[in-house]
Amino acid sequence: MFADRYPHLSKVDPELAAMLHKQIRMESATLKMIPSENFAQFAVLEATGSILTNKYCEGYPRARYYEGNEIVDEIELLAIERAKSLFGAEHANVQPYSGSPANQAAYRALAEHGCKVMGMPVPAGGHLTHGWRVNFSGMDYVQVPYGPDPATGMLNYDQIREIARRERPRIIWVGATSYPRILDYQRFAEIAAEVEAYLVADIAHINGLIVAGVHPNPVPYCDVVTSTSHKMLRGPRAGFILSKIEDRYHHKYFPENKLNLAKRIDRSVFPGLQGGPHMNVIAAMAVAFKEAATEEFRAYGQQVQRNARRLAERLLERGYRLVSGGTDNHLIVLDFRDRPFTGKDVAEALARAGIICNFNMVPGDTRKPSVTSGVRLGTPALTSMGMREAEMDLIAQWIDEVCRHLDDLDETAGRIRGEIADLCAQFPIPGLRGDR
Ligand code: DSN
Repeated sequence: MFADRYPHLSKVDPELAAMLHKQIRMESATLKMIPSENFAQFAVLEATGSILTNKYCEGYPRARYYEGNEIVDEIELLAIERAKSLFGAEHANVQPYSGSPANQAAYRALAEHGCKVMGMPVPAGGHLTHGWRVNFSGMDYVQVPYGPDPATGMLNYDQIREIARRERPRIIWVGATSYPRILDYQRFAEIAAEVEAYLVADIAHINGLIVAGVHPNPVPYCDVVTSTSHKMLRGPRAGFILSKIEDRYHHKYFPENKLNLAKRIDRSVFPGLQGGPHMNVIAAMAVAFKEAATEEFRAYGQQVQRNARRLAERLLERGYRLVSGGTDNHLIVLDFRDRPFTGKDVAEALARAGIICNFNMVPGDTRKPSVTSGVRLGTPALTSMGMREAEMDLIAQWIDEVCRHLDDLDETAGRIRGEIADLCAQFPIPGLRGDR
């Protein structure tokens, strides 16, 4: 029996409280392996649910359009300073409501509608906002696609350079949602400089690996870096933008504009795209940045990577194909292009067994996005629960068993679901009871 985690809510709205308790029960007995998900820390949840929910303060610290902002100014400045210090950035904007608005603000600061932008299409492992056609970024700008080689699953930097030299995009996006390898920001920076393009890194998925020191920091190489704070950083559901202060191509692309890059970013976020900042969330982000600067968080980030590598090794040993043949980060992508079943078949079967992940396109996929040939699995949330290599060994075995019993799943899925619930009982969800 679970304790009532929301006693007040249970009185006010028992129907909704019951739904939240059901979600807790579900997450307490299954493996959260969607790589973009995690468990926010309790202190982050406290700040998110705090009195700051009620405050309006359009503008920026010391330049607001409302009164009564002495304290929220301090809070926003704290979040800004912590973000800058964590990543070594010259400028930070912590107001974006999430990752997509952060990216939208970056576009508005760097490129007029109709400009060419280089990015990875979603099926190649990019993000919707990197120029994909059904997103504002593909409608308002012209995507010049690049992506991993379908045979190797790896980016080919000579090919990226060739495309950039031919197309001369205004922006080059570097960042991914399902590329399992380290990104070479220095190489991207050389390419961007050669064609006088802005280089923008979207580090939403891997910010924790950067903080942990196991991935390079793109900040020194990029004009702008965008991120969310709710994935590996274990912060609130929000976005932030880091940038240089000055625009190295000001004379070329914005000769009439008096604002430097940092100010253009700020103006793009507010009043360009958003109204009042969510100060409760900004406060929670400040907490997450503080926590991310600790040795404990560095150890966490390193373990996330070790867990993903271990899972990859164990699956490779069992004969599974992985995009790029393995991983350097927090995720793996199983490649079922040569199998009769789809990524969706496997993702649904895994969910029945208690492994929650998502089906995903793989480079060179010939199946439709609604079914795909891939399955994406990540280790950030499991690592937050305290799981390590030994648990990855068990998970690889369960994945294998599910894949071998897709046609007669009932008994296998039922048994594994029970085994996973037993395992999860040893690793309670962090962040629910004042713990980490
Ligand atoms: N939806 C996120 C993901 O799952 O990768 C990206 O924003």
